[in-house]
Amino acid sequence: MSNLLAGKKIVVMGVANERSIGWGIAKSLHEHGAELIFTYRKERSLDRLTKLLAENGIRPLMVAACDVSDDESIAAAYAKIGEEAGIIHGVVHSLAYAGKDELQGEFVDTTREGYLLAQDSSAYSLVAVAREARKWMTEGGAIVTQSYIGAERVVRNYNVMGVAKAALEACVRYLAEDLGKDGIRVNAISAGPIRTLSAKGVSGFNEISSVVVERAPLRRNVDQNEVGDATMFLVSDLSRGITGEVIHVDAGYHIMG
Ligand code: NDP
Ligand code: KAL
Repeated sequence: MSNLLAGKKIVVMGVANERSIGWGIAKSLHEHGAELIFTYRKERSLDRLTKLLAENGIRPLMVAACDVSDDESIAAAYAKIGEEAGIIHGVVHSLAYAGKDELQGEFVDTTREGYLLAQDSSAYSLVAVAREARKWMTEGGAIVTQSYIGAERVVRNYNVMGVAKAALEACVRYLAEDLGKDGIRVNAISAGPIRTLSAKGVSGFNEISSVVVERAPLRRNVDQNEVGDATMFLVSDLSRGITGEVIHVDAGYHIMG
């Protein structure tokens, strides 16, 4: 579609299947000429990703295992990525995790363990990844993560993940300040509800998604491709003046009172 990302090596973290936001992002980056590197955690995700890449005729530069709750795993993945790619220009962090028990009922019942797990996997992981990725981002570049409006407002059932996303958005700002001097921009997308594997099995998704159709200025939900294109913009030089920002890709839902 364009050569905006020609010669740019971008790491995409968090494709579990064809519904993943990470996959919508990967397709958009590919369409604009990027060379892609993927990380996965579960073998099942690797199987799905391998199949998707083949079906779509995308040849990745490499695929590496990476569990973001483990510092050694992140260091090993980025050591391999650096060795293979030499230099990277971007990282897409599209992952989060909280225990199912914490994603229902009252937030006040969140256990210490559940709180730490959500923060560790969903917010601190961006900090740890940025630190490793920075070593290879010697020409500058961009880091983009994925958030949700539950960071700003109370959304029923989102609970501990809302607090983790609030931390994630604050991490974006602090990282933007640190990495700005290396010409590395750090931003987030705040997407509207999209039916993915993560959204499955947690209650409340359908209601939230139909309220968006009723109330959002565009009177519809967004999809993975729209988040993909906005992320592509934040990775590309088109957004060269933007850092520390959270852009809503939510059909305008967040402006409504
Ligand atoms: P998916 O279920 O498709 O993707 C979630 C990904 O997180 C999986 O690839 C999973 O990998 C990965 N993951 C979880 N824990 C770890 C870990 N410790 N180490 C490495 N990978 C891990 O869901 P989405 O595409 O919906 O989620 C992507 C991002 O988008 C998340 O940050 C989510 O909060 C955010 N988001 C989603 C919205 C939605 O409505 N779907 C709305 C707004 C934001 P594996 O399965 O291999 O462990
Ligand atoms: C208010 C909404 C309804 C749903 C409530 C909470 C959703 C939280 C998202 C969080 C990432 C989900 C999980 O961690 C699920 C996990 O406990 C079980 N699932 C898995 O292990 C699967 C197999 C893997 C692939 O998932 C992960 N995450 O690894 C929020 C809705 C309207 C919007 C959403 C879904 C936002 C979001 O952040 O994802």
